[in-house]
Amino acid sequence: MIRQQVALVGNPNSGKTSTFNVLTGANQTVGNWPGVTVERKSGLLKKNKNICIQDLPGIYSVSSYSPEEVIAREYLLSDESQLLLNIVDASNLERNLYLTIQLMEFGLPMMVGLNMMDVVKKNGHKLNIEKLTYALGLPVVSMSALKKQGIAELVGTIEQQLSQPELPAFLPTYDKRVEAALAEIIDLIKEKVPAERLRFYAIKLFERDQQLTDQLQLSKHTLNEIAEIIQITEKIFDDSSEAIIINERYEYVMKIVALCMVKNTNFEMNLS
Ligand code: GDP
Ligand code: K
Ligand code: MG
Repeated sequence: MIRQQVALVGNPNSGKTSTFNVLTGANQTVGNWPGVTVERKSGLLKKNKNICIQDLPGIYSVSSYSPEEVIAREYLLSDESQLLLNIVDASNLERNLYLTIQLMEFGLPMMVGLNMMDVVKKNGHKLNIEKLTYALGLPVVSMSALKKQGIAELVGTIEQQLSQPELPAFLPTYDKRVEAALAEIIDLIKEKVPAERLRFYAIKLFERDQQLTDQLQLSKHTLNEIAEIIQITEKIFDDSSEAIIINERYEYVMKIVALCMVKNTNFEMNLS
């Protein structure tokens, strides 16, 4: 039997380690990522020893500003894992989904463990999970790693996703002028990158991510064309390409949050 690997990814303090511990129990291996002093932990699923969970460093984004971000994204690009399990802090949805929509671009089957649901309930908030699932186009499992709630469903969904892998139903899209620029970049790099990762690389090139740009070893001519596409878009938006993407991502996330978050204002009104 071939052992399958699941990458556990999320913001710092979203509950990755708690989830990892609940899923793997004592079956853990601790080491370091090559070249850096960032701890590397992996473990076998208690319920199914053919599935290995790899805990990745906590990150807010997949740029290249910290060793943690580079470790996480290099790992996800390495094809070592067959499934991406994104742990989301449901009580901090906006910030966490900002990472989620970036992770969707790695071209890997992906699911969300919507953690801290006990906190959401305690705060008197309501979250429409069906709408969130629909808006993300990903399987979403509601859970609490601390209270060990939703774990059986989490394991069941992991096994199901590994036996019938499915890429995200769709990828986030942005302002049509950004989309036009990305489409042009995709056209220039489509021979160099697997189809399911074209959008990821196009966005990284658009953001002028030096590390990933170097990795692609593009011709001088192509690099010049891409530079021109970026400059034109920056003129249109009167902003840097990186800031354009950040803004577009936040707008996209805010729409999802507005769709699925029901604040319990009636309850507060009753108190006064
Ligand atoms: P990591 O940084 O993503 O590995 O997060 P940790 O697993 O270390 O969790 C961060 C903090 O949140 C710890 O104090 C955990 O006990 C707590 N925590 C994790 N999951 C939950 C949860 O579902 N509900 C609550 N209330 N707290 C949680
Ligand atoms: K922590
Ligand atoms: Mg941790």
